[in-house]
Amino acid sequence: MMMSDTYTLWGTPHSLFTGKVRSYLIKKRVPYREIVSSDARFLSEVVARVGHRVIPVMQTPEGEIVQDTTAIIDLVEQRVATPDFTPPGPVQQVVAHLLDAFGSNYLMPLAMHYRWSYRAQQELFLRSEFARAVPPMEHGQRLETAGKLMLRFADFLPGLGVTPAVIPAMEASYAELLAALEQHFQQHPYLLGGRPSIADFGMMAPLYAHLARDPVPAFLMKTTAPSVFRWTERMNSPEIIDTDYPDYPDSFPADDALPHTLEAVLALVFAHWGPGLNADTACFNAWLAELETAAPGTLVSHNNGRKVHPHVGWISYPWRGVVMERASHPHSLWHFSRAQALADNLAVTDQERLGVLLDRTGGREMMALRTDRAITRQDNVLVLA
Ligand SMILES: N[C@@H](CCC(=O)N[C@@H](CS)C(=O)NCC(=O)O)C(=O)O
Repeated sequence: MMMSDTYTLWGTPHSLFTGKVRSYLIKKRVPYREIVSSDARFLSEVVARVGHRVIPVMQTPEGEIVQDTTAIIDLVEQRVATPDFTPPGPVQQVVAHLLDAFGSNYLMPLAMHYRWSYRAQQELFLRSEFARAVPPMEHGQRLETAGKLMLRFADFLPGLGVTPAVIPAMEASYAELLAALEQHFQQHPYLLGGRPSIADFGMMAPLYAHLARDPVPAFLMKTTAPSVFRWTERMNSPEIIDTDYPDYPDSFPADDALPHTLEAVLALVFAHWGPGLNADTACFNAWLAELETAAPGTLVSHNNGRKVHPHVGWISYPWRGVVMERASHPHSLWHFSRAQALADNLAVTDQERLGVLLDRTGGREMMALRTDRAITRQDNVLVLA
């Protein structure tokens, strides 16, 4: 029997997005039970209620079904007041949502690259992980059956833009990110200071299940950015104050300030993500212009299909000395627009302070990108607003 205040998290240990929600629920001290998505109830009941097969899915104690990690966190935040993970400063809030979008979207292909481009070196680990995601059967048979599911995910790489021609640039981008985060976490327990925020949960998506757990990227993270690895451990512990920083106040910085070391991370977000978001925006606008009817509620998906990561066309753009070619990713635009909406609604003096920060970190151009029509989520998929 489930206790009446217990949430159910349907997912798997090796799932990128399950790691984001799990870390949030642990830190929030919300009672939850995780059930692996190979469970018969998930396949027979939950998938039908979501409308397509995806993890994680959360079931509330009242029985509601919620999909999308951001929607799940939004819902629990509305219902459970403490501990409070919303920074008090309006500029801090914009930054927190920007980093959530960056972690949950920009870094996903990179995490998939380190999982699948190095498959041979970590085959037994991956196979054992994926075996849990297939229905229970004898272990050897389960390992074999996992192979089909693994192929499905490995096949995502070309659509995500991961090809031999761009891999060195992707790995260099990640090395720079790890270096900036390492500097930061040597001094601060969380991205915005003494308390976790949506920034940390969004960054946990790629940085935990793939990049801190899979053997090849875990070795890279532990040997080149040990403080980042330690942060992934901290993010899965209910304590807010960590023994590594016993004197660090359990709060966000006063006066809407940001830790100084976060600025290098923000500069990287704008420089490395900007070209891709720009191309995604142009592709979405072109797709929109071609639609015969664009009624609110129209699926944002090139063939009108319900997809976890729909696209609206193929894009190609210069990126860090190479040409990036991939399926467009409107989910990035939707997620990024949450940070933009907060920025647009700032009071004038806060907007000026954000402007100064954007000038220092090179973010003006990216923050000014706009789709010709707002994208929203409805019935667990992206639609035109
Ligand atoms: N935007 C979704 C993404 C969820 C997602 O990509 N889940 C992956 C596993 S970590 C999945 O189920 N993928 C199946 C697919 O792409 O078809 C969220 O934040 O929950």
